[in-house]
Amino acid sequence: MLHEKLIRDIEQVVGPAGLITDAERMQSYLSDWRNAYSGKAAMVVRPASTEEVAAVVRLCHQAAVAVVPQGGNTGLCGGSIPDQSGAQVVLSLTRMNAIRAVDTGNETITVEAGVILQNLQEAAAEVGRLFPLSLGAEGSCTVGGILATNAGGTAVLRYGNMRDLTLGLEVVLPDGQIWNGLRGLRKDNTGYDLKHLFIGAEGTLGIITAAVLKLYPAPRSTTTAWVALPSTEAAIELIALMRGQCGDRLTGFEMMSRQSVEFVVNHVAGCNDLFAQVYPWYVLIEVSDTLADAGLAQMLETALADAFEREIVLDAVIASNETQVAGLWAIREGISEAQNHEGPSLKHDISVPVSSIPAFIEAADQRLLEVFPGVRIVAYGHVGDGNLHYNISKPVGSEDAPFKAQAEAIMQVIYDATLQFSGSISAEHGLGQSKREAAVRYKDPLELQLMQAIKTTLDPAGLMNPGKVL
Ligand code: FAD
Ligand code: 2HG
Ligand code: ZN
Repeated sequence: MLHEKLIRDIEQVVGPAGLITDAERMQSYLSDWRNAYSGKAAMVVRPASTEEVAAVVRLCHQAAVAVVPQGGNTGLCGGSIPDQSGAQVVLSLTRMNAIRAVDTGNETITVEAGVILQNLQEAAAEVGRLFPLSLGAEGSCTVGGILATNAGGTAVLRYGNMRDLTLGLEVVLPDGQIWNGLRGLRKDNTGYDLKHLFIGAEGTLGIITAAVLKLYPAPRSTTTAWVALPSTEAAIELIALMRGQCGDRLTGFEMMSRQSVEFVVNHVAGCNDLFAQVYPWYVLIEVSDTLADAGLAQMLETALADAFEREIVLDAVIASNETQVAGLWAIREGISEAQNHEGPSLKHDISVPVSSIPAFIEAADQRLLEVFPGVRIVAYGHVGDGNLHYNISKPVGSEDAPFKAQAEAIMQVIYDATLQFSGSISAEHGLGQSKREAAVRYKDPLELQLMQAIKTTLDPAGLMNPGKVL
């Protein structure tokens, strides 16, 4: 009954184009990219403006109905998926996809939450600028989603994560008020910086409807290399060497284990091994410059020659054209998809200090293989940020069910090792529903208490994405 009235009221606001109640049409909003999480909803609402979002949230607030914000639904920890009650409202921002303004003098772009990351990158390129955030899901993930998860990706090393790239936000609060914080200011010391509450909050404090984001000069030259290494220690030495020789031109430094690359070669069409020999670790290195003739290839070759001499590099190839560059990135970005072909992937997007990466991997590998012999460790990631995707696949030839039943115990071994090295259990993907309980075990109780106090202040009725984060 309640939902029938709410549906009618919401339809008045968004019109028939903005409302889905048909079970079949709702399906794609109710499970995630990997089919790892699924839920039910009373309806999916797709508002087309900030005012419509505010009116819908106000109606839900009055009816005490929970709202689950959703963007491209590419998140990896179930944050955008409703619970099983069928009582929650999924609020999809995908119709709010306008580029509101580009200010090249201020080096900013103002975009709505539903803009797809790739479209944002293209809009920046049209005015000769770069929007630097880049990740495998960029063809589907949205500004709202990457802000709500404070996404990272492969260019954080040089440009930072979403938090670093954001100057202002527009947010619909849990009671339906609109906070207009769309300021394009690089300096503003007038008290608490409220935008940072909503960035990384995974939709638990309000709905992000628009943002002012930073633009950078577009690089005019880029050089990309694929490098084989003997060990993870070598990767840490190599990144220090690269930083020393290339400075800020070092844009990407992605490390991958042999297991990660092997999954891609086996499962992703068009991806092949680049060397005749098999090596334990690989790194994809990218350097870029705003000058067209910055001599990057020479710079990279000199640095790699130095690394060969020090025996921290075993083999290397520098891409000589766009197709080869795309081929190298396809191997790196193909790991997520390739791992899906090997059964369930248990994902752990941990971070530790960069210098502790080798010791973390050694400790975690050893403990894990002792307790769970045969599991396949798929370790890769943004090593310059200290962020590893320490993912696990089941032993060859084993069944999914017993492996899934061990997920909790496997996670504990990995997170215990993370804690030992003063790391974080989530560097990129957030807590969502998958790491909510783990956070209670691994996060400082005082920090959790402060987070709960903020949640209660902004959302006293607990209607914003309940069951996620806290
Ligand atoms: P969704 O999945 O729809 O939502 C994610 C969370 O944000 C949910 O909690 C949701 O409730 C909330 N949310 C969505 N929109 C809003 C809004 N407007 N207001 C408030 N809350 C909102 N992440 C990285 O950081 N680095 C990577 O390199 C990376 N690579 C990836 C590669 C692949 C192949 C895939 C599938 C994912 C990858 N991700 C990566 C995960 C990443 O979290 C998401 O791709 C992206 O940040 C989520 O955007 P989305 O629009 O799909 O959000
Ligand atoms: C990446 O860096 C993403 O490729 C996804 O963050 C990682 O699928 C994963 O575990
Ligand atoms: Zn990542």
